[in-house]
Amino acid sequence: MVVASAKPVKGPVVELPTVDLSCDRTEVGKVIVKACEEYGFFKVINHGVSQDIVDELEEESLNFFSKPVQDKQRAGPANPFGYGFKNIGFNGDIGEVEYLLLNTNITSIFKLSKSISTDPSKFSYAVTVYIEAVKKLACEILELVAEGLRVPDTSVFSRLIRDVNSDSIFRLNHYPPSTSAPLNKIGFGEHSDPQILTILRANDVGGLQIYNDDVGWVPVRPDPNAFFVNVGDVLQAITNGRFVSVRHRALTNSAKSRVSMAYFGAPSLQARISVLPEMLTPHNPCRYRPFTWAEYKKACYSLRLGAGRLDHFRMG
Ligand code: GA4
Repeated sequence: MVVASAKPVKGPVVELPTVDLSCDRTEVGKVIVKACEEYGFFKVINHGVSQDIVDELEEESLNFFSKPVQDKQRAGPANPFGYGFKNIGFNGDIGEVEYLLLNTNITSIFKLSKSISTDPSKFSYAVTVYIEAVKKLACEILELVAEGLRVPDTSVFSRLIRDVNSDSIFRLNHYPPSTSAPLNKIGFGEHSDPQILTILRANDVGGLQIYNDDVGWVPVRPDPNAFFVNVGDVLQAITNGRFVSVRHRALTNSAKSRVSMAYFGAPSLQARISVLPEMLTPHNPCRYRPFTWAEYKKACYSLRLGAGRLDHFRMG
């Protein structure tokens, strides 16, 4: 069997931006905007999310992934929500990963919990409390973004994911250790996230890399006490390309299991996404045609994981 391995990382070590949410609000807004423009990625510390909430979900995730495969499959296939093993999406992408894809709706979380856990209330409580906390964090960051961009309506981004019909999703990933060569296999291949904003947290095992045009693949140093935030395609479109939806990937580690949890903040299916008028300048005329999230999502699922999906929505 041929297993995809990652190209070695070249170039200097890059210090990725860190945002301290306890600092002065105006400064924080500016730092976030700069990070979204330069990297489409940053790390957040002093985020206010309680460690207990994170620890509890990590424990539930490890517990789930340690079950026999037949038990995990009780969640049903990840189509659209459930358990996935190696297969990613529906167009033949594969990686060394197993995962649980969840809707962020409480009823649906509880239903899935009943199929996989002997204590469904405990599992669904851990998931819903965590989602609630990271959604709040995502909204706070999006409001700081609006302030940093000097957009008068500071809820212009956050209300898209606060919408009761928001199509946000949640994912628990487990990258098992590599026991054979190559030692750093592709766990989750190169891609950008389609949504608005992603809030990621992982245990203390490395593997995440982001792509930077100047230096190539940049490994992200693990920090289990922080959250990693990345710009999604929709936010790139709304900002008319001022923010970059960063391409990233996850590699397996030769010694340890990597467990990550990702919240993907999305608009409602009906939401109409268009470039913010404030982002238009004579030098940067409108680059993307308006689209609904439903339309964009459909395009995503019809393409391969690594496709440049936003290119299909470019003007002219
Ligand atoms: C990438 C971001 C999220 O993990 C995800 C992924 C989704 C999936 O795993 O089913 C996609 C991928 C992601 C982008 C393109 C399509 C859809 C796999 C794939 C090939 C849950 C999402 O929303 O988009």
